[in-house]
Amino acid sequence: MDFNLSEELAAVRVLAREFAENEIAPSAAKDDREGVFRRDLVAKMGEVGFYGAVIPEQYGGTELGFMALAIISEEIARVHSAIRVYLNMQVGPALTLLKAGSDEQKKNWIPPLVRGQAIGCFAITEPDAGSDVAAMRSTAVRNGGGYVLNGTKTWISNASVADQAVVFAYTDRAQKHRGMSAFFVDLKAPGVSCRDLEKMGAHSSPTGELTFDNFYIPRNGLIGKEGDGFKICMWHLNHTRLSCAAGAVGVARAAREAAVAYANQREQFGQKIGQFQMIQDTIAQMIVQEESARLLVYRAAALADQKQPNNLETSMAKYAAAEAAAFNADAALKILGAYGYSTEFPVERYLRDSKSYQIVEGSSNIQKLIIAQDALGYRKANR
Ligand code: GRA
Repeated sequence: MDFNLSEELAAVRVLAREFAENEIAPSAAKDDREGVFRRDLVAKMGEVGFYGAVIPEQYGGTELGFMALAIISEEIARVHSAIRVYLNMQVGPALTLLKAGSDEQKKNWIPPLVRGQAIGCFAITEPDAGSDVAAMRSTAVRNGGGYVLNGTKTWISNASVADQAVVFAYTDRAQKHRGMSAFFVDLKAPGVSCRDLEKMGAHSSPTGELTFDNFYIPRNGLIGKEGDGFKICMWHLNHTRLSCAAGAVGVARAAREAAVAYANQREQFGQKIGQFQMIQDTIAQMIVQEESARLLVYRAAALADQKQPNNLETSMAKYAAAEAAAFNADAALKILGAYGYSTEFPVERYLRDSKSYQIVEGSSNIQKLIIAQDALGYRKANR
């Protein structure tokens, strides 16, 4: 066991950190305040190869691996968490096509996502199907050579800006989990409308509701076979959860860095506030939260790179990292006091953004359910 990063991964960290500090940090506060979607950054992150980290060279990737993607996700989220979401919106659909798509689907659709030329998204959640994916109501009914899709997908990142989407719907509802199918669709085609949704944080990552009304999907839009959808969805979520967990570590780190810097500079009662044991107690907890979450993320990523099952480890990483981000952001805000609460400083943004990690890509409670039910023998997380 070696806890040091390889030379290659250390170089990835430097590249991602410099990118984040030069390209994202200067306008992060303004982008968040104004809710700007940084389309230019989607393309630039494609140009530097971030989305390609887990994609083979033949489809435009570098195949550096999941550890590289975790490192990139952490560095981006440390500077502006909302921009980290762009990674998953490109990589998630590309990975799903890679796992379950035909050669033609891979050849046609993966490279534009990896280059950041086509903007991606994925549509699982519905108004009455959040944690309970199988409760979705969307249907895709065979029609002529293709399918007709009807249904509403909500809380979809990139809904208003995406060109393409991976969408899950029932082709045979009577079969329950085994009747769900996955599709790759063109969101510029007729029959789909979008409504923007407002939220507490992650303002530079647009979120919306997509309504499909007799939306036609050509035959070649089906990913894998009819009925494969639920398993494809779980596979997809297992991989996007990992980069999401790494993003949460980035927010936990940003909050810890802000708290330590402030404690070393702010003086009250004739001394630096870092000299008070109550502040030291909080900082120690923040560091342990961050470090333990990062180790769990690295373990899940290492297993993915070794092509070993890692659903259980990914759920542990996602749960620990989401809680670390929320704990550290809350603790940093208390240490900075009024400066933490002020919108002139980034800590209140870290707190708003941190809360999303306890909800997206499977809530903290869903991760705990997966972890505990595995321990109790009710169902295996790794299969
Ligand atoms: O027996 P079978 O052949 O029917 O198969 C069952 C099971 O073996 C069937 O599915 C199979 N299965 C899996 N197969 C492969 C289950 N899990 C897996 C897997 N990981 N791999 C049914 O299984 P089940 O356990 O009975 O299913 P369930 O109880 O209906 O649901 C399970 C569970 C609760 C874990 C699932 O619904 C779930 O993960 N829910 C959370 C939903 C979620 O994560 N949503 C996130 C939406 S996307 C998002 O947030 C975007 C954010 C963007 C960003 O910030 O990055």
